[in-house]
Amino acid sequence: MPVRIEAHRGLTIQPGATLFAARLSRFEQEALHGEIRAALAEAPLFRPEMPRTGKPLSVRMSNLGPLGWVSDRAGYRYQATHPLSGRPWPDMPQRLLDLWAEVGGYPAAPEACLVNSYDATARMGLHQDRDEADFSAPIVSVSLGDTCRFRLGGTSRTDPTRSFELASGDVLVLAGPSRLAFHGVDRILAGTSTLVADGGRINLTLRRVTIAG
Ligand code: MD6
Ligand code: FE
Repeated sequence: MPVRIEAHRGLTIQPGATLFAARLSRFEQEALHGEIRAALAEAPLFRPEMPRTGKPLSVRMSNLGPLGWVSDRAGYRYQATHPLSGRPWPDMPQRLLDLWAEVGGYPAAPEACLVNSYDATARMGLHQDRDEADFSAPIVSVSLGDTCRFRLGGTSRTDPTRSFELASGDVLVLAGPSRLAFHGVDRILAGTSTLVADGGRINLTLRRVTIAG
């Protein structure tokens, strides 16, 4: 009888939040990182600004797929083109579409892949992802490069939070009762990965933006 290795079911961190630790092998991480680097040559990282104040975020961003998430003085939104080049975002790599199908548990394809790039000092404040029309779809997050300390709470900003590390190759799914959970990145643990040549962390979040028709 051939041995069958079951796809890992993941660790439930809280209802709706599932961590697939080391979901991507080093080989898969390198292949994906190569695809992301090629896409970023077409759609360079840019530094988003906070709505109203225009204060720059510490994270740099870009997007892949039909829609991309952008933030500037005018607000948060999804749009089909890069804010600086005006060109459409690059295609999402097939391996990300496959990963979404494997862990997302949602019948329609993702429409946006937000690329977040962190240097050793970057962080991301506690936030909810709620600029999408369809909260019944999950968000699937892939971490590459340096480990971070990630913080996850409830659907109210004042709910208690827990923190845990996300390492290169880890996949986190926020769905169902955790789809609107507050979360953020407290800090980057510099020097914990050799995947990204100059160090740092890349996070990819796959999203369904519109109601699937
Ligand atoms: C990050 N992640 O890991 C930021 N959002 O750099 C997110 O903001 C995030 O990990 C929605 C769902 C999962 C996430
Ligand atoms: Fe988020």
